[in-house]
This record gives sequence, structure tokens and C-alpha cells, in this order.
Amino acid sequence: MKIFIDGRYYDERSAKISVFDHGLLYGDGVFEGIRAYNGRVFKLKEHIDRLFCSAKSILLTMPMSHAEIMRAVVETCRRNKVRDGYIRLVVTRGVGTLGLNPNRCKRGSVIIIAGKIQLYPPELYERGMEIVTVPTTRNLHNAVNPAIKSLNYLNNILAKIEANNAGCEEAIMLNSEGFVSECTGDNLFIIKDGQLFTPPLSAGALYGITRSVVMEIAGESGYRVAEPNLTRHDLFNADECFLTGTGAEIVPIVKIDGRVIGDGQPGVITQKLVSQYHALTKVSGEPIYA
Ligand code: PXG
Repeated sequence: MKIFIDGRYYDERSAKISVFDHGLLYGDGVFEGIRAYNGRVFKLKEHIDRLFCSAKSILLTMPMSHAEIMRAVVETCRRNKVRDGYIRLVVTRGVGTLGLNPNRCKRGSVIIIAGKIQLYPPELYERGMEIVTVPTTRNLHNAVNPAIKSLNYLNNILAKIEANNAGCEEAIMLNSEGFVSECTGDNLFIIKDGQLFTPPLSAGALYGITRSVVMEIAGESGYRVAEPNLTRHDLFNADECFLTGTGAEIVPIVKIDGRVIGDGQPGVITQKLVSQYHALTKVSGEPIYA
């Protein structure tokens, strides 16, 4: 595997960053998780746009331009002969001193890893997933804003641990007001009476790219999509529920906090959206090979 670090390619064993990098010392940086399908990088521009928004929000000066990063992602895929894969793009504040002051970091570092993704087992997609609400709430907007895809994911990791302790793979996170926000690495949708609902971004959800794609696909198929505040009660009484994320794609949810959702099987509309999503990933995206 060839890993991109600041304009050069290293093999796996020599791809290293400094222990003085503020990304490591303080989780001071931003990242993206991107997928490639069928020799194309899916929604690359949207991911790089979001990366720049995250960086701007934390006052991190990007060491490369938008166009340079787009090219570097495609080139890293090419060098690793990726056709279907997962790309982890990380931008750290860079090497600094043993103190918080980010001004001591001269220049940010860009790391691009293009490899394979560990998907959930196929049975999970066929039978649907069970999830639980966890005690750890989503970050407040006036703390580290949850719209920032920062390197500090400890809040989400705590929620994930709580889900795992309850025997589940994913966790529903509420915001401080008790409204549904999202899961630890996925956005959440419900379907009720043929209409889709997903929490508004103001509820503390990440501006998910898969979320946007699903809203678009659903709209094209004639389904109405609304973004009201949702409570656990709304989820329990939904006809269908599913999660969206770059890694997980679309995962049907069949049980929440012990309540069976719909008839306990992946929903009909959910399955339709899954096949439309798969069809789109096969044909759209930034070509890796000329
Ligand atoms: N919420 C959070 C908190 C996320 O981190 C999503 C929602 C879904 O967003 P996208 O844009 O991917 O539809 C994410 C994205 C992983 C992994 O390794 C996590 C994400 C993406 C890819 C891989 O667990 N999170």
C-alpha cells in the first residue's frame, strides 16, 4: 500500500507522522471517509467541500488547494490500483510543541490512505440491524460543533462503546434537548405513511453526504422528505427506519430499544432506496483511470 503524506508516497511501514503532531496530541485536525466504486471516487467534490468547511471552522489553514487535494485523492487510488475501496483523508494541524497553542504548528499535514473497508456482515443488510439509544449525547453546537468532522471523535467512540456493551453495532445519539440527532457514524431516517423524515442539521447531525444523496433519490422517486425534530417516540412508531453513511451505505433498522420497527423486516421503501443508491454508486463519481 502506498500512503500519501504531504506530497510524497510512502509504503505502509514507513508512513509515519511526528509524535509532536497536534492531530495526535490534541485530536486537532479534520478528516473525511470516502468510497470508490467501480473505478470512480463517489461524491469526491462534496467530501472535499466538507473537509474545507471543517478546516475553516477550526481555523486550520489548508496546506493544499481544493483542486490539489482532489487530484491527490485520485492519484493515491490509482497508485494503489483501487477500483472499489475506502479512502481516509486526514488533515492535522501539524507538528507543534507540547502545548495547546496551535500557532506553534507551522504547517498542516495531509494524509491519504486508500484501502479496503470492513463492511458490516451481509446478513445485517438482509435481516436488518438492532440499535439502542445511549447515554452519551451529541456535542453541543457551542462546544466542538457536531458539523465539524474533527479528529476528536471521542464523544462518538463513547457512544459506540455503550452500544457495543448493549450488544449492538450502532447507537442512537440524542442532543442535549432529547431530540434524535444521529448515530455515531451514520445519519438516521424514518419512514411513516410513505414519507421520509430525518433530523434537521440543527439537531446536531453531521451534514452527511449519503444523507443528501438519499434525500435526492427519494425526491426523484416521488417521496416527500421532511426534516422535523424527531423524538424516540417517533422512531418507535415508524413504519421503516434506516441509517446512511459512506461506510455503511444504507442499513435497515428493525429494532430500536427493544421495540420492533414496522413488521421487523427491512422495509419496502428502504430496499428500493438501497437498490437506487447502489445503481448510482456504480455509474457516478470522479474517474480514477483515464
Ligand atoms: N454522522 C457522523 C458522525 C459521521 O462521522 C456520518 C454521519 C455519515 O456521513 P456521510 O457523509 O459519510 O454520509 C458520518 C460519516 C467509519 C466511517 O470508519 C465513518 C464515517 C464515514 C465513513 C467511515 O466508521 N462517518
